[in-house]
Amino acid sequence: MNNKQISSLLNQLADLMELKGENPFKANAYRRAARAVENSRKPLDELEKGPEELPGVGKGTAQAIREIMETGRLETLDRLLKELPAGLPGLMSIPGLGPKSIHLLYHKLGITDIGNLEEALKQGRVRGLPGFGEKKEKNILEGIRRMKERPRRYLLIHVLPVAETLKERLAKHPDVERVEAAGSLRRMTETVKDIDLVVATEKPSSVAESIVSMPEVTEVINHGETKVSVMIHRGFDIQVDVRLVPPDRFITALHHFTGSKEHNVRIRQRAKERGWRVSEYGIHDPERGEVFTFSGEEEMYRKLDLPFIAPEMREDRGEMDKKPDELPRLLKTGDYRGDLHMHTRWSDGTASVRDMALAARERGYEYIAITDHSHSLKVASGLTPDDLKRQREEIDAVNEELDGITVLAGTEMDILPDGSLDFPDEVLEELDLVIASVHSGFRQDGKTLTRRILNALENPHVHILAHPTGRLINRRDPYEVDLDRIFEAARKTKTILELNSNPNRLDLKDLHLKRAKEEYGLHFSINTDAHSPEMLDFIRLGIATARRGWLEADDVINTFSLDRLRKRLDEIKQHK
Ligand code: DGT
Ligand code: CA
Ligand code: ZN
Repeated sequence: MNNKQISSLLNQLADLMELKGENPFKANAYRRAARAVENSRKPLDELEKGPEELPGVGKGTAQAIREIMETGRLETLDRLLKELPAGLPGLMSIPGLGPKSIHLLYHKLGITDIGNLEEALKQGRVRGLPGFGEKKEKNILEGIRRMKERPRRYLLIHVLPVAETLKERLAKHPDVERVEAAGSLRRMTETVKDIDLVVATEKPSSVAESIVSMPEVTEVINHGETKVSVMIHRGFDIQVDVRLVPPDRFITALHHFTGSKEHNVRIRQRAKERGWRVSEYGIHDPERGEVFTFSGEEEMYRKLDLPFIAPEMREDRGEMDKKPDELPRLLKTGDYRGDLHMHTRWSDGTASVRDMALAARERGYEYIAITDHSHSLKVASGLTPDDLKRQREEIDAVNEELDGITVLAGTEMDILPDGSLDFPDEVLEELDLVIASVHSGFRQDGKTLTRRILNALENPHVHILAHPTGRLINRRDPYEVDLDRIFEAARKTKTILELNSNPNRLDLKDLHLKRAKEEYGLHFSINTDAHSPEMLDFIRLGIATARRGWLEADDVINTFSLDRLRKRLDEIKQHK
């Protein structure tokens, strides 16, 4: 259990205690402890005197922390979860409704889920509660409306492992010859609506039977010979559509169900020009009464006199109009040599510099940069200039000790609300890599925000602008920044823009990358912003997004050798 996981259990307990109506001081004590654990620079088992050593952790909360460390769970939490109605914690996802209000609704009106909350609101019963005026009633209604409006699209990161388990399981079925994911999942779009799978089999009914009897199936929507659709539950509910096709039609079916719809329209036009018709069964030549099928998608594209177009590019964003030698040679996983944005326990990460370096070396990286937060970001225990000096010593020691990986000393420095930077130039010039980013005041108007970012880009020591638009997928809109002015300034100052691979961010997104490359010729840095060694895995999403943005290895500084990287970073200073 790492600190993040421990603090999340403590927070969950605090919420449930308040839902149940227990003493708010007790709940707050757990919240305070959760914060202390999350901000601890050491993992808890390295604390000499135990959890009590942390500020704000008392006897009772220390006991709970010990229980989590020893057993991985918390009995009071399990008990509360059993005791409270199943729908009650779900009410906390209504924007603007906190645990205290939910407790009142439950206690006074017997409300246990969204259904009976809506009913009570309609009957005007809610506004009678102490502290619940008409205004509050309106706010709750608005919160419910917003929650329902939330797109029912899932983050790619949540769906990928589910799809992979299903794929692996089907691949083991004796009657399955091949299975692949299709649809938006195969194109690696940032969110997906459902899981589309294509299966090659001679015995569709046997395969269909085993799909509908999988343990996670909650509803069978369609049980046919060519298509099976089921709802499954794996932490969340999602529909799975499986097409069952004879092996010789596998490629044309896979192509058809990969889409996108828009790309397929262009493919059909292309075939029509040749007098053919495309469907999931093959390319039909009515004149000769022939149906062409293929053993690979390359062959299918060749039949249409097209170069192979990678699934990530099949969006009708120009891929069908390029000559073969004009199509980009998309970035590949193997091109990537090192991650330049990550956090350690010095700020809000969970691991040490050495742990991060070892994890990176295991992945075959040649270098990384440690970029902890700067001091103004108090919630993330940002570093002071003095902390940075001491951290540099630790980084030097790790470089001394470890072969095969170079650790650069960096910072993720806040761009403050007034547009100034969190460190003076004397501090910045000591560092190998300076990332600047906005973490506060994102509700400022577009002009002010753009000005703030332009300021940062003009500083000669700033190498990279992190997560430039600040969006959180499905949760927060991008800042109202003028991206073209930022792209233009990045071009002039040679500053590098980040593609942040955190699955909630993917920022810059695919379309922005494509535009920034084609219209401004910028360089990018793809980083995970990892706060733990496992989070280095997010690079998979970053690379997929870069491919969707048509990026090539040469557009991305993380593919450079360490020498070339250092030269490229030096160049920035000379341009400002
Ligand atoms: P999604 O599911 O919204 O994340 O995006 P997709 O692209 O996976 O869309 P989906 O699941 O509706 O369909 C998968 C692919 O199947 C789609 O990209 C194109 C292809 N396709 C072929 N025929 C049809 C059709 O009649 N309707 C739809 N919606 N798609 C079709
Ligand atoms: Ca789909
Ligand atoms: Zn970061």
